[in-house]
Amino acid sequence: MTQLITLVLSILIVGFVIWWFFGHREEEAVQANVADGTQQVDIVVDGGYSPSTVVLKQGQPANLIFERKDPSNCLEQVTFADFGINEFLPQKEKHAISIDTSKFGEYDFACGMNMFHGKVVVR
Ligand SMILES: [Cu+2]
Repeated sequence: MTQLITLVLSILIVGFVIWWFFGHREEEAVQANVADGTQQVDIVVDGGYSPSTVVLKQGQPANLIFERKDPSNCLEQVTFADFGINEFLPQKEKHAISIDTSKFGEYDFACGMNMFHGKVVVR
């Protein structure tokens, strides 16, 4: 009986982990709004990045406005390896990070521990 419970529990846990990492991974790409010639996208940081994929137009200045609602220190830092950006996101505040859109490409960003990911597409 104990073995059966252990088995069922392990299956549930493995299933949950698989769902957590791969399940809710639909791409929701969001196009930037343009105000005064600057592209702007609000990104809510709460158990991940929402939206996690942002589309920017090449050659136009762009700001990503991060708002961290998540209290965990996991998401308190955001890094854009391609741009050498590594910034602290104050909780419950909007924090703008300007993105270099001079080159086409896909640029990943992640939390300080590289657990949560997002992507900026410059096209
Ligand atoms: Cu993390």
